[in-house]
Amino acid sequence: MSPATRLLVVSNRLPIVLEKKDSGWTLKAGSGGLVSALAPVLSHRGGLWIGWPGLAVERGGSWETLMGEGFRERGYDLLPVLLNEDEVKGFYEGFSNAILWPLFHDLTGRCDFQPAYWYTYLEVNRKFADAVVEHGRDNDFVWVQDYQLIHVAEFVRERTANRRIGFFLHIPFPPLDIFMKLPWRNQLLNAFLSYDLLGFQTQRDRRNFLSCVEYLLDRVEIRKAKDAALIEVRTQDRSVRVGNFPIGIDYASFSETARSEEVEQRVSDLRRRIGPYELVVGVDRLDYTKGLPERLQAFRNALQRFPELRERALLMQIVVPSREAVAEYQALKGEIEQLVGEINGEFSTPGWVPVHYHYRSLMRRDLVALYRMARAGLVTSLKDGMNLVAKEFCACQVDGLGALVLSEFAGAAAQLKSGALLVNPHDIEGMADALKAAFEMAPAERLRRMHNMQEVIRKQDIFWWVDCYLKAALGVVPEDFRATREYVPPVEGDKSWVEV
Ligand code: ADQ
Repeated sequence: MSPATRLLVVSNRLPIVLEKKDSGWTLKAGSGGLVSALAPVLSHRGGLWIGWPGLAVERGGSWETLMGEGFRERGYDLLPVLLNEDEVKGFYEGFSNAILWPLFHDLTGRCDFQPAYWYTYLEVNRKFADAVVEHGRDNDFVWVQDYQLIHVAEFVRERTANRRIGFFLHIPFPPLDIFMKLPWRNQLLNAFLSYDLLGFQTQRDRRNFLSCVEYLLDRVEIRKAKDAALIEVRTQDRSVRVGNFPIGIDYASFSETARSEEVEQRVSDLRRRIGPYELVVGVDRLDYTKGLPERLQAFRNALQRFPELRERALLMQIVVPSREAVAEYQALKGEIEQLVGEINGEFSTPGWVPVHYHYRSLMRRDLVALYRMARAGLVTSLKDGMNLVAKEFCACQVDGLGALVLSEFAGAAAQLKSGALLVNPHDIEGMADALKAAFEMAPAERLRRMHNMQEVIRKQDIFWWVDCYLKAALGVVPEDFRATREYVPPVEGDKSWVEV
């Protein structure tokens, strides 16, 4: 980036948690991986983060003062885009979470294709675009994040021609026959093509996107870009480069925390509390894409078929509350609780309860202690853009003896297949077999697999991801970018424009 380039990040949520309490407003910095990756770049170069504060709030008053004061010292500014309750319903709960989220995870049966959601999605995307135009400068690089904001570039370009704008999709991009079900499929594809650089998590997602473009749009040309790691899509009036950039975690921070005295202490406390059993851990947001009922059924199946795992394995399943107001999420919670009750009812013995289920968010150090102590990690999403839990689990394996059971439909599988036990999350018996294999694996094999995964996650961490994306956006692909391609499985039926 030339020194004058400023980074302008646009995401649905601002990197803060704003809450109204009896005593007034409180504001905390957000703690996700994206915040920790982008904050140093923003602080270093100066920049602006545009997003929704997460609540329907009125402009003015103490919350806005708090926001300005709290962030000035960090070296970058926050710009809130305010949404009213109808907008939150149509744009966020409607089009984003009841159409794009299930559709992009191949779960068409859960889509509610209400036309009204589409119109509100466009209106709100226009609001974000207006904020970009009004608060941006010509030589900014604008980086739009995720599926809630696909139309931002299109609306920015209606008002101003000279902005460099990139987009990153954190969730998967579906195959053609699924994407075609979207009533607004061509509008959405054209909106994607309004960016300068499109980033997907994996080659799978990029390939799906390019197939949709090739099949559904006229007068487009798809070919390898000059920098061979990228593909170029040419329309009549513009050219868009398309790449895959697997998102990472702050490996050093997770690994250091896992080695800290505080976490060691927590591991000892936890060991005393759970007894001599071997811990299997699952950590997920409450979501139907995470395959939670299937995972519990697999654990039950393993206890039924492999009695040697009884009074030996203990599954600690942590579920983070999410989208609680939505009826299908409540139903999912009920289904999980019922399965946990059934398994514990069937198998518990005095002193051993096979499933410990917690429905809450955890402090980082408690999460790290769980990851560190676990003999096996279960990440069995039905589909996932990447899945950061898989990477965090590995980063915290201080003794290197834990085994990762990983869904082949999580984006992380492309990078971690040399170390993980890959499973089909719809195959209950197959997952049970993998759990048994995890328990039977010789220590040398565990160490070898974990080491392979840790090396990839350490090298391709969240800072590497930001770096690769920004260098690609500004025309230079760093040498180590090519490393991502080594880990991507070959796929049948590739088109000539996809490198294999
Ligand atoms: P998510 O669907 O939210 O993200 P994921 O990648 O697993 O999924 O990230 C979840 C995060 O929440 C992890 O960092 C994890 O540590 C944290 N978390 C989970 N349970 C927790 C608990 N009980 N307490 C505290 N923290 C908890 C979307 C896409 C993914 C993609 C990411 C990033 O759906 O596929 O990997 O964006 O691009």
